[in-house]
Amino acid sequence: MIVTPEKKVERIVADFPILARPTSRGKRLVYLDSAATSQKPRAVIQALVDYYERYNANIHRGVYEIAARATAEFEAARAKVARFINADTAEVIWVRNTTEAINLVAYSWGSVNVKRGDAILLSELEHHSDLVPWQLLAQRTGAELRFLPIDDRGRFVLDDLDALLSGCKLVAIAHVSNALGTIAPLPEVIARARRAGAVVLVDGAQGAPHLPVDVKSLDADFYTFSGHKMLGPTGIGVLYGKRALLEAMPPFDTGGDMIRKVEYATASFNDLPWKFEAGTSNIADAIAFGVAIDYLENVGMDWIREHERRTTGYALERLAEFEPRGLRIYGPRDPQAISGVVSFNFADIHAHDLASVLDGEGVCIRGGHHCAMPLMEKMGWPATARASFYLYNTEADVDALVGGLDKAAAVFKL
Ligand code: C6P
Repeated sequence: MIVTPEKKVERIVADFPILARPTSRGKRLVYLDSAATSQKPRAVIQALVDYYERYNANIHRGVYEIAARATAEFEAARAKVARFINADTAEVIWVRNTTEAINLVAYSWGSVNVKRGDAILLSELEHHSDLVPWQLLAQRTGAELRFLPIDDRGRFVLDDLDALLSGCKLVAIAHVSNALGTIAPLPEVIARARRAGAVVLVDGAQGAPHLPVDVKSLDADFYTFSGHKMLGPTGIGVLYGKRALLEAMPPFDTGGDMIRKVEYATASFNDLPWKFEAGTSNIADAIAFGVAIDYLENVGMDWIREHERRTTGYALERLAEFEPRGLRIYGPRDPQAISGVVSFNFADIHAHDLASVLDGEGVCIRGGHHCAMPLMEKMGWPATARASFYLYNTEADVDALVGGLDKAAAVFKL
């Protein structure tokens, strides 16, 4: 049977209980803030309930049946994540989120590999989570921070890349900008970083949820992402690292589960990936994240990318209708060059006020600096309104956003 894209989205929407609940003002919930966190399908919510109702036990310790089952499901979820990004299971470290993954690398890898006089290359688009850990590493070591520039439409300018890479130990770059949606030219950046001898960390917080990711063909050294932005629960994320790098890194958090042998004066450490997983893990959320991965694979990452490209293209078209009334769209205008995010301002309405008017219509967007304050400062924007799309968004959602903008135009007498 042929399933049309419309029918497929309808079926996807039906899997997300929250999307069927009207807002307190009786409006249909139009969720356009998936870059902040995604909604969860019923199967993921059920996986949490199943764990707590049926086999709640600690892992890697008990020999009894429910403990063995918890351990097996926890490790099976890791294997699913590994397959999803084409990594080896030992290279998938559970962490709380992207932020923790980047901090782990900045402390553990950074402490033994970065010294005074070295450079760390970031981009001007980075989220604070891929900026502040490197600022602190630079302060601790005396290393220099450099920035790969972007143009006024948020596209990367690679003209000086080789010069910027000279003496550079590490490149840390977002796969997709959460503020503008720009997809980074990773193959070129990684190939040139490789030639310069720099290690590359990709902040995949907005990449892994939306684009097919194959860490082997990408050749990134580290790739980080958060379960909650890709249909999974909050509190679980992933640090992928190449095995040789992870093997050579000292532990970050220390304590139970990450050890092999402990004496009063010394300790030796567990194999990968457990060497980096101290203390009781976030068992339920890891297992439920595995179910989210099943869901994404079942829908198909290529289909998700194409669906978002269509939805974003439609949003760009509809928002352009407001340009004569003072709406300004930021970031690349080509839906091929962005992933699921459209940032804009409407005349002189502050993004927070716009978000509040839209909220009254049931439309959820984010207004603010999107944890990218240096980018806002560089561009001269106090804030932007951001609509972000995912697999469950439809053209009707974009139409609702447009209806909300009409309402805002009336409220603010534009
Ligand atoms: N961006 C947004 O609304 P955590 O919070 O650790 O799961 O993810 C941090 C993070 C890192 N990098 C990028 C590119 C991100 O977009 C985010 C999270 C959310 O845009 C919350 S600020």
